Amino acid sequence: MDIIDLRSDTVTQPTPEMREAMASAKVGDDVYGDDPSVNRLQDTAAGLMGKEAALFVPSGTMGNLAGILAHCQRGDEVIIGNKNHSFLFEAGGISAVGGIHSYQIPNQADGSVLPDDVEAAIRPDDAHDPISRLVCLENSHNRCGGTVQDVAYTRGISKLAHAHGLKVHLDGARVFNAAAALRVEARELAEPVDSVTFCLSKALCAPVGSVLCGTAEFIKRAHRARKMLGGGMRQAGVLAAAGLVALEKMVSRLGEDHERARKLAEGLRSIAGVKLDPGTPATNMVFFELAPDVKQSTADLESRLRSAGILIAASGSRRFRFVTHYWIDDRAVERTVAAMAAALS
Ligand code: TLP
Repeated sequence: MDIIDLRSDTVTQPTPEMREAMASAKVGDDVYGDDPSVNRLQDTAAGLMGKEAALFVPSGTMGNLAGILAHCQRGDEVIIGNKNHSFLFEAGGISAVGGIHSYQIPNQADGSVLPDDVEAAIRPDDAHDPISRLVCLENSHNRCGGTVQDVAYTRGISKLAHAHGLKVHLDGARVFNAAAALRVEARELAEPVDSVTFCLSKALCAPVGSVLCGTAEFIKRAHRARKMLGGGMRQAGVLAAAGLVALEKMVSRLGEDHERARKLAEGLRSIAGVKLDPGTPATNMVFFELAPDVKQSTADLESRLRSAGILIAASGSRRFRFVTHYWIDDRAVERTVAAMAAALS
């Protein structure tokens, strides 16, 4: 039985083409800047994001942390949505490692933050206050449902931040999904911000790696931060080679994952006891809750689906996130809907 894994798009295995590219990758010691595959990946990534330079990092978490460390000094403050991944799920790295304070403002249902909330969070020039240095955005927004924010919004928040002398960092772990959903180029979503991290190892199927992009001078500082965090890799070209296939071959097909997420949501909608989030899916994530009268617990549902060869993960009490990706085909969507109907009957 083929396993269907809907827990995340991070579970994606590299494609056969990626494995071939990895086996034949030209490599060098990247700490000396000698790895041709890493250099090509960084140049390609910078071009795609419309930025001067880029840095290959092992994970999205390190990309965000190295980026925020490159923007901020100890004691500086970052204005961030209270549902952003960097605030909720990155082990508090910005404060634990960077000594950086966070000012949390509410994310709206679509993952955006209100300009008024950003403005109100900016500190006066007063010795009692930390220095407001950075605004952090996330697009697509994971915890808010894989939701997307458009170019005009990104421009508006960035303009506001810049007017007050703050920089903007975008956690664009899935920025290509956001761009596909909005039918724009990713660089249009990255253009207004000062730095962006995106992940190769999520919907794009590469086994490892993310890329941080920004000005050459910013990337020089982030390079030092990456070294400090232990992220200086050596013959990382074997990974970068898969990342290059990800950028060249996988970006243009993301709409298929969104379409399958739509089909999955349609199927789930017809099952009594499934309460889909309004508007879900915006991209490749379907969010829903179990209705109060459903007797099965989240653990029951996880275990019943596991017996049918389907891996799912709760995302809160009685709440689930099902993520579609390259390895989820139409048949997998049908099997999941059937297994859910049986488990909840
Ligand atoms: N998200 C993972 C888990 O951590 C929840 C997932 O399964 O979705 N930014 C965003 C928006 C993310 O969703 C993630 C990973 C990261 C950053 C961190 O990336 P990694 O896992 O590469 O450190």
